[in-house]
Amino acid sequence: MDASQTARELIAQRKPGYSLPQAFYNDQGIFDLDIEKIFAREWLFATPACALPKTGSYITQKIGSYSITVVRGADKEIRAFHNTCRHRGSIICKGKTGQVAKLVCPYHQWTYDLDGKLLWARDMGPEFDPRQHGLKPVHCRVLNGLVFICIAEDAPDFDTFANKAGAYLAPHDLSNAKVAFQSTIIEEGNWKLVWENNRECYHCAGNHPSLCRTYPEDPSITGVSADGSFPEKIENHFRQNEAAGIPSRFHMSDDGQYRVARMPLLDGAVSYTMNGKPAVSKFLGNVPVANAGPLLMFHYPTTWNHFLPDHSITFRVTPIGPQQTEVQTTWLVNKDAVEGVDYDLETLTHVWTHTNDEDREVVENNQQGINSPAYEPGPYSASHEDGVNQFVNWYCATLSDETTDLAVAAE
Ligand code: 3BY
Ligand code: FES
Ligand code: FE
Repeated sequence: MDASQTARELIAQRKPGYSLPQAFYNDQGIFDLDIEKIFAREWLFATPACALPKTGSYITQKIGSYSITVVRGADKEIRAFHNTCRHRGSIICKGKTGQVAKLVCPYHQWTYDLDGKLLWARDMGPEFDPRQHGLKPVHCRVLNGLVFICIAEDAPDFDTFANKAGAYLAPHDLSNAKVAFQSTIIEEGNWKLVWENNRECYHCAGNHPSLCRTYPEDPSITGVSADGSFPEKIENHFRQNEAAGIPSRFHMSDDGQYRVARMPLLDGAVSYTMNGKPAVSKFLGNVPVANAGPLLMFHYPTTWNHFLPDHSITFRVTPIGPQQTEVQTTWLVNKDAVEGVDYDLETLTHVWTHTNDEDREVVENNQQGINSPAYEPGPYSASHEDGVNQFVNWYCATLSDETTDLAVAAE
């Protein structure tokens, strides 16, 4: 039985409201399917645009076996390409990040412009047509300073998400941001465990002493409100923010792929610091309410984010293997904020550096326990883990749709 058949059968037999069968967390065949059916088809978060500040600034991003280069052109546009040379296929950009004048292949120096055009290839003869050998483009969109890519030939709709999330993001003015710090950690766990952990705060009190100084444990803040209602305090928070002109109300897409909501922090707290005070004195953006709280935005399968009045934090999830996931965190501040004057880097990064490390540990413990033959799917708490259930349902529905299409096409 191939992996897609196995996955479909396991999904059909799965107990709703329970964690997934073991194979979804550690099987190579299902991991390959996740890449092919989900990551190679959906829009993926690549980087904050300000991490590519100059002409020729690039990052490379691995999606399964794919390697992608995202690069800023001379016209300031950001574009994405498959990082594979049109000569004999070598990768072109070797580093994770850098700056180049042109994209030069290290093998025989075929040279591409930053817009992907092949400019120079030595001694290829009179018949050779450089126009047929430009870099293969990858769909790329910049949403209020956040770069998304899609490696599918036909990309799914991006505009609905862009319009909705764009309105929530606008006050954060990410086009005037700079990267204050970036951390890249490897978690020895399946990418879905990273997400399941992110989608609940049931684990917060027991694991996140620094985050809990400002982030409320209240499940309606992290979760998805199955019936669409929120406690009065949160309703008041939405109302207060919307009256000041900043979109705040919880919104989740019909297919469950993304949600945006501006949620309250604990009373008196305005940012993720140990004392709840702003981490940066020169704010990024123009959120007109001091206690507006974080704009929480997730977009499956690659990003969750916290946009605060004083600074913003983006997170990127990259699956490496069935039991290995990269989590890249980027702290963004006003481009004119000066380290040591307007912010202290340790104060800015303290809470989420610790929180990420604590999350890494619980994810790794989770993976190890799941690998035991004694593991069986366990029940999610209806009150604390509706967000986890929502993620897992999105995953199963997305994978089933894609694999069913395939089965039908093959008949
Ligand atoms: O980063 C998040 O969105 C979640 C919410 C609660 C804590 N954290 C892991
Ligand atoms: Fe790139 Fe030959 S493989 S120049
Ligand atoms: Fe956590």
